[in-house]
Amino acid sequence: MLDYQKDFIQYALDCGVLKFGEFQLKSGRMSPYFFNTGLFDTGAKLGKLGEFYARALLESKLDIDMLFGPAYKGIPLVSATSIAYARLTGRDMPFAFNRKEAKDHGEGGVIVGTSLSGNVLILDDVITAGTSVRESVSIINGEGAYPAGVLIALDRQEKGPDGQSATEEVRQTYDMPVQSIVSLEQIIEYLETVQDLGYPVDAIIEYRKQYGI
Ligand code: OMP
Repeated sequence: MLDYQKDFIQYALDCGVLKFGEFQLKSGRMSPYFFNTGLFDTGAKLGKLGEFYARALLESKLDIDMLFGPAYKGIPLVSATSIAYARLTGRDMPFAFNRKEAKDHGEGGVIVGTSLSGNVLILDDVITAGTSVRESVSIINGEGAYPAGVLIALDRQEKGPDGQSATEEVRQTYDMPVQSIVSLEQIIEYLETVQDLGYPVDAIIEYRKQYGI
């Protein structure tokens, strides 16, 4: 695990983004932890989140032409990441996001930002069972561009409804890489190093045995 990944986990704990308790997931599963990127909810926090994404993008060595953030949560993600990426690398990365409802006046359409073209990287928050990637892929394909990968904050490393790894399924179905700033495995590794603070590592390991890949 790289230092910036440790810093990200600690920052998520500090901001209350990584929480412990009992949480019902989109999949219906009851999880002893939850990662809510919506709580990076101030300018400074969002700016720092963008820096973590930009760093992960750089580490991924993916060859991409632009960023796409699916509405709604992906909108601040692409905005913050493209700003941080320009600062970090000097490369002015174009970005776009979609509207949930097509606009029938003014500039019209569902895409805001740079027209989708070339290799497009999808930025999202969390992958659990992998259901939300599908829509982004079809939007990007629909505009004649190429979905070249997914970058998320946390890979929960869970099996999808059919028992297959969710990220593996995305990789195979769309033939594109899925990268994350951190994975559950790394969160467990980090929490184990600070276990005296009473984090429920055992419950998370138990959950991982049940639903993990
Ligand atoms: P999938 O679409 O099943 O991969 O679930 C991902 C979505 O679940 C995310 O976009 C969130 O809306 C939500 N989620 C979190 O934000 N954090 C978590 O720790 C877990 C979930 C979840 O419900 O699985």
